[in-house]
Amino acid sequence: MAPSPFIEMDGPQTHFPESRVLIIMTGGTICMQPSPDGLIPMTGFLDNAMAHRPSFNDKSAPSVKITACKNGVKLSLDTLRTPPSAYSRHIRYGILEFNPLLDSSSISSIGWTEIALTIKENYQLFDGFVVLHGTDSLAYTASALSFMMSDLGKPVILTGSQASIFALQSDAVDNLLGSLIIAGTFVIPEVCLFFHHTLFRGNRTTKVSASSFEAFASPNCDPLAKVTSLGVDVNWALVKRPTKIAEFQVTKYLDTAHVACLRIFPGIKPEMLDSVLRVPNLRGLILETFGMGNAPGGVDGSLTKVIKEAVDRGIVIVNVSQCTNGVVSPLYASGTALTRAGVVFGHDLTTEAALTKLSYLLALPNLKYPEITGQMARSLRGEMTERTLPSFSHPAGSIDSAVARLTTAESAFTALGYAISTGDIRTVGEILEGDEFSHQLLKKCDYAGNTAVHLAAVGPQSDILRDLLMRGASVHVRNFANNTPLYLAEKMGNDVCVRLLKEAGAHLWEAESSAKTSEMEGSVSTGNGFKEADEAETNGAVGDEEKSAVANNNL
Ligand code: ASN
Repeated sequence: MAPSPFIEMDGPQTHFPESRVLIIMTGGTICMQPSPDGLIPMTGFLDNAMAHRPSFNDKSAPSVKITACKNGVKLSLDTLRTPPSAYSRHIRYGILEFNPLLDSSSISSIGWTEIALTIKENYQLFDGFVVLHGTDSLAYTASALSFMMSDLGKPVILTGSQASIFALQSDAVDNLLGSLIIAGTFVIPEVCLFFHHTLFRGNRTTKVSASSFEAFASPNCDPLAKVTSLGVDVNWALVKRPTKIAEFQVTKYLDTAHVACLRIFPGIKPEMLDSVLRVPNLRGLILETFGMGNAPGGVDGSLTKVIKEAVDRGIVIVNVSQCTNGVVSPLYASGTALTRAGVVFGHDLTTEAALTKLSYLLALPNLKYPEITGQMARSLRGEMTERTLPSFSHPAGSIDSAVARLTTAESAFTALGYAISTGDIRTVGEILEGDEFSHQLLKKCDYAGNTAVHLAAVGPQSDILRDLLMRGASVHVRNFANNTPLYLAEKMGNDVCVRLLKEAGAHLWEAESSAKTSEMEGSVSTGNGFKEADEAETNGAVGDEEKSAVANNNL
């Protein structure tokens, strides 16, 4: 059998850094065992399902506890850690379990709120989050969380399995291990769904098989990453990055109680649709139509009349396709009639995303009907494909600057670092122009693990830092000395940068807070462990020599 791409096979080693991941266990088949009433979820997943498996427990320091929060209470959480991955990193993790654990067919907005608030409470304590969940409603939960969480800066990965982890043949170990390693290694600041070696944008997914291990697809959006025998291949160009400076926020509540979903079928009677649209206090309807958004009798029929009357009563009706792939658009007369009746065309939204997005928008205070319909028709979290203007780039050598001659991301990063350190904002802008290059450069780091944000945090020009943040650079990556950009900016007394970073959601890492405290008390402390820049595959593993060189190097 080929070795796993994830785990270094030379046995436990202790000199590799650790990332911290919080697992939130909500239930699902992954933790189920047979009972006289059928499969039911079992508690104690860490001890019963993970502790005895070498890929989840390197047995190096089994008694380490870490702090986590639940409902405002600080807990001391039992943890385990993986052996070092192919990215030279251990993932230390602990689990918070729902009480009671659920079959996901019973999840509701109460469960979504609990997951979102648990992540919010623990946001600064962990590098990433894995949510274990049943597969039945997993795509709904992934979509809901994506809307509830705004300005997310860390990975949130949902997974589960088609067979229990206690079964002899199961997809559980692969799905869980893959999620843990990705969440602890790559700063992919999105709500994702990981299944069958594939990382999807959560709000693009749909469950396509009740039994196959390949249970999910994302028909209108390429995967964000694929796990192969060579490692994790992240499609960074697709990963959403922040476009404004803002802190992570959670919307606590979705209005699922006043939204319905109806699938059009040949022969549907207008009265059927009308009775759904007259459910007391209904505020929104997702209409699953044929093909590109067509419904029977759409040209002059009474179905359209029923729809128009509902729209006039203030009900938001969103048109999505019954097809898994493709876009709704008013190409045919029937679709045009729906548009004229006031139906919003949901482009290539999945039903799961449409339903949870509408529930989210309806729950926002003071949002008027036109604002809701306007937001339904455009992408908020990458949930729909937006039409983009064709982009064009300079032919090689057409711009008269050193940048035009740069051929690799490495040399461009060197030039970027120089421009940042000299406060040359114009050159920074030139280098980062063009999506193809900038998403790579913002993930790159120098020999000491410093990203462009680290460099800008201590640089002479705070506007450069602002520019990097607006282009989606992460504030959470730590350099090889385990330092965040915020820590470095504070150390330099760079107040404007400190303020900017905090506005963008930056926070000190646990070890930095204690280092700061002990420094204030007059002693010196160094970090232990770090999270390298997320383009780990190009940075490679960090050797001992290199580590000791950078340990003394805070820039
Ligand atoms: N019924 C299960 C659930 O959604 C199915 C699964 O997890 N595979 O909780």
